[in-house]
Amino acid sequence: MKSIVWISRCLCLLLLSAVTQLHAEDGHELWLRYAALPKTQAAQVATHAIDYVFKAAETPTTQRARNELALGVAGLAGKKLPGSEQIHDGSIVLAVAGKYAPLDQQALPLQNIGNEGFVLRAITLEGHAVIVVAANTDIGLLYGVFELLRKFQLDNALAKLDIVSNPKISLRLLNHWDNLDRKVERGYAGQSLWDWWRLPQYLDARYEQYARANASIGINGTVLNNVNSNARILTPAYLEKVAAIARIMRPWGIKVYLSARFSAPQEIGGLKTSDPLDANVQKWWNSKADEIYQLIPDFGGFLVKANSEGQPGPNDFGRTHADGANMLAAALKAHGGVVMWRAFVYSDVNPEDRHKQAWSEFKPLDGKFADNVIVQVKNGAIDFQPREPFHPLFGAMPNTPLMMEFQITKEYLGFATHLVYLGAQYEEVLKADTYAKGAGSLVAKVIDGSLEQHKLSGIAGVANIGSDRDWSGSDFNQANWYAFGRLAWDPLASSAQIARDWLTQTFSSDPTFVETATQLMLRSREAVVDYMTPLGLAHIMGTGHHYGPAPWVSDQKRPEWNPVYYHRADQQGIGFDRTDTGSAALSQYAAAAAQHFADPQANNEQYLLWFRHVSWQYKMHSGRTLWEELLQHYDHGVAEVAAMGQQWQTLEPYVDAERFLKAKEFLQIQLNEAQWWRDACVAYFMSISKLPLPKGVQAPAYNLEYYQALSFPSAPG
Ligand code: GCW
Repeated sequence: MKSIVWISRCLCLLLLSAVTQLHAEDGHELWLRYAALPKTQAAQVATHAIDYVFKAAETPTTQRARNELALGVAGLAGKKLPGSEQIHDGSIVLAVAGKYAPLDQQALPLQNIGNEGFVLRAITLEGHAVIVVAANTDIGLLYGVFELLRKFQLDNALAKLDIVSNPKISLRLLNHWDNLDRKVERGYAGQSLWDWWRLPQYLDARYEQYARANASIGINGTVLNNVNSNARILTPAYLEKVAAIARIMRPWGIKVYLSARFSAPQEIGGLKTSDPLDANVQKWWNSKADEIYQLIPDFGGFLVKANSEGQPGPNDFGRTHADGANMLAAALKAHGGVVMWRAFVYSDVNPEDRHKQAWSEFKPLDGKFADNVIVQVKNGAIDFQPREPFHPLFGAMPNTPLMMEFQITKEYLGFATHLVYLGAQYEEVLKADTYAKGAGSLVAKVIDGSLEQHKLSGIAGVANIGSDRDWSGSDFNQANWYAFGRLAWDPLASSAQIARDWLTQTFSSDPTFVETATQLMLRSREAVVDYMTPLGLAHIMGTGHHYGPAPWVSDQKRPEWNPVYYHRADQQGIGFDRTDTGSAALSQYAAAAAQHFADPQANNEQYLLWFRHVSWQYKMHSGRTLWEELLQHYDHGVAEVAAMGQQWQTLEPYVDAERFLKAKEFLQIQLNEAQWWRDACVAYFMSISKLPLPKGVQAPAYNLEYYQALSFPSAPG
């Protein structure tokens, strides 16, 4: 009898531990796991976290800051962190300026850090060695606590802690392409988080978790609905729902914004027109704004996709983008709201190179936008390809604040299952030199406002977040969300360092693990460029769903929706001539930038086929012909994914079983699909160039017709 009881107890325990394991490491905790630190590190944290002394007003935000600190110390160091009135050696002092005289006398550089910054410093205060987290506001304090918890995990020199930090960019936003029926356009992580049907009564616990995760990386705004927007979001019933979400976001320093449909006055307002110069239209938007701010006093503003891919806009009424944006801006102005007006425009009836169209339409409007309008520009001129030169509008509109739009969701990068670290891509764009005002006019300085002294500055990332337990469709996709936030805070930060931070927080601080996995992440970006679109190729993916290779497609109604429009391969050569002998898109860049991109002497072959049409026999710097080099890149891309898989395999001892296995299986999917991309593209370009494969280069697994016949009617997104 006794032994039966014993056996059943063991079974129970086993089951229990299996269950807790299951939920403990399924990626849901993101980078906020606060898993127990190794002994010596935990001991160090324990000596610097004896208790905490709170010197700020009690607000919902400071409450969250204190909870977070306690949660973090408990998890990392296995220690309860009591609050105290008295300062001791090892206290953590949480203070807002003006609330604690002895700290104010320390002359911390608080005047330099604005409303969101913080100072994190190990100092002697009232005779005691303490760490202070000081800020001008409660939200600054919250950001400081998140940074301190990061340092606990990453830093070995807590006694020398000295950080003064404030965000370089003021609007740091996620853009959700989420529809009201919970489908996410280009989303690969389940349904939309926003459960519109049950809102506002039912508030899913994930809203708060989402807000906390975003706050931990400094994101301070979120556009809840798709830019291909539905006017219904602006009706009273939906605004109640939006207000409920806004209430949850607020204590975490996050404002909500909405994508506004330009034709809303007609669709839900019963007006005959949405002409931005019509007085009744202006009146309608004014009162809509008043209504919104009644419900959501800190509402951020509108994001607008207008006259783009079939969306309504001011052009429908013979007006310019500036007319449209300024009308909405006027409605928001008194309330402090902003309009983020997208420059993603191109038209099928315009024969001009798609690369040039946004510049042609927006550059003449420079200086014509109201002061609460910011123009949102995608990182490149086409569309979130694995590699694009920076958008020529950056640096070309000195009198208009421009904000960056990156894509975090991997529409063109293998969806959720491919491991591609986008920090590397973002860094490449942010550190690109526009030469707008001479060398050093980095894209980062355009968008942080410093190049032209703009007050408004912004950056947006198209979210990769959905209802999946792991939020982003894979554990490694979380790194792209994280890197976006960190780079939004500091656009000149190192993406390699950010990868290390993320890995440490998300998986393990073991140096072997962190170094190996960082290398794996860093090589992943170039790998995807190589197995999809090497040497400046772009937009050769499957039509509509954008899954897999389809460089042969030429039957789409709109010319610029056909891959053949982009690669222009024929028997003589390949590439899009954007020099003066072609579309002259290069001339939209400052001369030095253009030279960097397309001068054969500039030794920059990454963009070769983006800007130039060259012969298959063109001599590359390597001495190979272009044809040989292209094949070499495709093969290298596949080999890199294989190597990434092998690297991951060596990391099994450091990672919990569930997350290890998932990444491993996804890397196998990626390897198969990289091979597919390589084989299909090689088979196709061979059929065009009529060139044989050089000795030693493997023939594609199937013939071209096989790849052309594949179809994916149920592809996600
Ligand atoms: O690349 C395209 C996407 C569309 C998207 C559009 C845009 C929201 O395929 O799904 O629409 O870009 O950015 O507006």
